Formats: sequence, C-alpha cells, structure tokens
Amino acid sequence: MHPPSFFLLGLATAFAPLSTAHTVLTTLFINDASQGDGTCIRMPKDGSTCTYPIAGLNNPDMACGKDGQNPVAFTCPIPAGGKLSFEFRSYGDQPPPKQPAIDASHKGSTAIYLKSVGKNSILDSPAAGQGWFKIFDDGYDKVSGLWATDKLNSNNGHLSITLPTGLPIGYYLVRTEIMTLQNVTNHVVAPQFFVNCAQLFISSSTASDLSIPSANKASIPGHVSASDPGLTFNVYETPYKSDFVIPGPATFFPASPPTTKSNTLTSAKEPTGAVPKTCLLKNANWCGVQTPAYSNSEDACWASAQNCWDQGKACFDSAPPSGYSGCKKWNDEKCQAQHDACASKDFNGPPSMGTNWGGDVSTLRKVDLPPVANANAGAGASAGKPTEEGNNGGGGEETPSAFPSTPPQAVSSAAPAPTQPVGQKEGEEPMAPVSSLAPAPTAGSSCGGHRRRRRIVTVYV
Ligand SMILES: [Cu+2]
Repeated sequence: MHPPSFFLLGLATAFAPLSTAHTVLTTLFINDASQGDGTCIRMPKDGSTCTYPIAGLNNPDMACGKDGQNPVAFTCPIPAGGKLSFEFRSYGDQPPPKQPAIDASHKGSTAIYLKSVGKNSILDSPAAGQGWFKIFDDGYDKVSGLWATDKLNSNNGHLSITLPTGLPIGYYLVRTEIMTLQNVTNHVVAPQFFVNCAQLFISSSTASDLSIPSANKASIPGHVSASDPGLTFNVYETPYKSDFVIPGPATFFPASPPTTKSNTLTSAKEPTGAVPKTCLLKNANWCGVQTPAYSNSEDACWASAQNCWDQGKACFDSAPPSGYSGCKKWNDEKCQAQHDACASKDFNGPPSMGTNWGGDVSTLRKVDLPPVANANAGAGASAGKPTEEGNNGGGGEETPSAFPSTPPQAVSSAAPAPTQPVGQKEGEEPMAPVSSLAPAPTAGSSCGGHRRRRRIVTVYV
C-alpha cells in the first residue's frame, strides 16, 4: 500500500508523473514455453490491489507478496540450468505492450531469489523466513543510463535468466523482486518493493543439500533495511552523486559438483503438483476434467451438465488477476454443448467425449522473450560480490541449450494445439460479459478495476 502522505504526494508530483502503473508477475516461461497465465504463480487474489507494493520492509509479505504464503495447486517442472522467463504486467489481465510492465517513472532494480522448500512437497517449508538466496540482480547501467526497470519495459515486461546448474533436485520457490525509487528523495525515503513467487520443481543430478555461504544467505523479511544505500538512492539528482548499490545479499550461483555414482539421480520423478494429464483445459491453477459419462438417462445427462457448470464456477472463483479466458472457454464451449444436448433430448454423452478443449488459451499469445540476462556475468564464480551496477548472477559452465527445449512435463505438451475462440483476438482476454448461464467472475478475479484504480491514484502514488 502506498503511504497516504500528502507531503509525499507533493514531492512525487513535483518529481514524477502520477501513475497507476505498478506491477505484478503473471506468467512463467520455461525454456521459452509459456506455462499459462497465472499457472504455478502465487498471485495476489484481489485484482484491484494485485500490483501494489508491499507495505513495510518487515511485513511477511516481503517473502512472496500478498497471499504469497498460500500454496497454489500447480508446480512447474524445470531442469537445473534451464531458462526461466518472467512476465510482469501493470494490469493483471493486460500483457505488455498494451500496457507497460511498470510505469516509466518507477526507476529501480530487479532481483531473482530462490528458496529450497523441500524434497517431497512444496509445502515442507513456509515462504517467509530463512533459506533464501539471490541468483540474479540488475541495477543501474552507467554506460547505457538504463535502470533494470527500463530494460524490463523495453523487453515488454519480460526478464529471462538461467538457473544455476548446481541446484539439488527438489521443490523451490522462485521470488521476483522489483524495487523502485520514485518516492525517494533527500527528504523522504519510501522505496517500493513489488514481490511475487512461483512454485518450481527443479530436476537435477544433485541430491545433496545446498550449502549456501553465510554471506549469501537471506532471511525474508529482513534481507534489506531502510538505511541500505540502495533504498535511499536519489534518482532525481543529475548526475547521480554515488553509485547505485543493489539491495540484498550478493548473488550465489552454485555450479554443478562433479557427478559421481553416489549423487547421480535419474530425476525422472513426477513432481507433486504437476499439471495432470487429465486436464482438458487449464486456467492458471485450475484444471477442467472430463464430466461423467451417461447413456439413455435424462437425469444423468443434466447431472453431467451440472458437473460441468460446477467446474466452471470453481474456475471463475479461483481465477487470479491474470484472467479467466480458460473458464470462459470451458463454460461457452463444453458446458453449453452439454446443456444443449440434454435440452435436445440426446441422453448419451457427454458430447465430444475425448475432445480436448485446448489446454490453456493464454499460451496462444505470441511473445518474444529476451535472451538470458545472466549468460555471461560471473562465469566461473559460484558466489558474486556485491555489485554497484550492472547485473550479477553467474552464467556458469553450461548453456541452456544443453537441456531439452521443453521441460519433461511441459504444460503445453499436455494438450493438442488449442483453437482460437470465436470472436477473440489472439492475445486478448475476453472482455465481453460471460453468458447468463455462466457464473459471473468475482470482483477480484480480474485486474480490471481501472476506474477504481484511477480514483485511488489521485491520492496515492
Ligand atoms: Cu508507485
């Protein structure tokens, strides 16, 4: 939440344009394959506040953002050393370049953290607390004059990194941190942190526990303090009077240990929380499964149709601010077809049994992902030193091309190529009201409260 200070408002209006455009992590790409909007991401549930900064440096939400302590159903598999890309949006359901990832006035740093949370379950360890380490960061580039947030916008909200090759197999939270300095002057210090997490299962030939050097360990909240030089940096001075120091610990990028028989795993394990193969259609962390079969029974026909609508309602109810295009497709195409069949007294079904409704509509959007931002930095070093500028986080000895182009259980491969819904342009969330038969999306299910947001922003920055 923004500090409701009129003093701060005055300063901000003097130095920076008023803006609504904060940011939220909406989408993961694994080796360039979209996992679907919202899938595996612990996104804030309330669409009207989903892009807001974290209130207070000691807030437990600093770990994984608002609602980030709660697990989501799906966990995305990725090999150690794989390419991981993130998409940030200033409105949850509107991908850049329609809107910027974050308002241009919000200059600051980006960072990626990891935390191993268990060998058996994503639930073995909570988000907040010890165990975090930073694998990548980016601050101010003196040569180009660009901030990390400028690069994020010029890449249409995308940031790509390589995961370290030396990560042990298991469940991880990956944490994105964007820190911006538009509300920091010589008199007021109110940096903004935009934090989100996603659930990963990292496959690896390494099973032994990760040994994180003490200098690289982070307990979150608590990994930054208000007096850190990176949090008090004045971006309105020209020229800058000092070098920007990226907040948080130095990056730690564990390279692969030598492979021996004793630590070699097949890493063929199916992670708990992988998107089920039985999903006919997916929306974020919801999956629609086939409705019950029936023959020569009117009652069973309507019961199966109701099962479909019930699944659709659960989809809308669970849809995060990144959108509900899959829920709408489910209701409009599958449930409506079942309803129509029962109404026309075709009591054998469900119709189109075995048809796949397209996996995940959101993965149809074409995106150009940037190359990994840590390909060349820190090569050969397993732990970086704090940097005053540039980006940090070693590329290491293996390139992403050493891994398959899609993860072992790639979400997108679970279903045949989806078809484009009628009347919906590629890449656009359906904006029309859902049919009267469909449950209305809840107020928080889409980040579309623009009118409300604009009103708020006349007071807060
Ligand atoms: Cu702001």
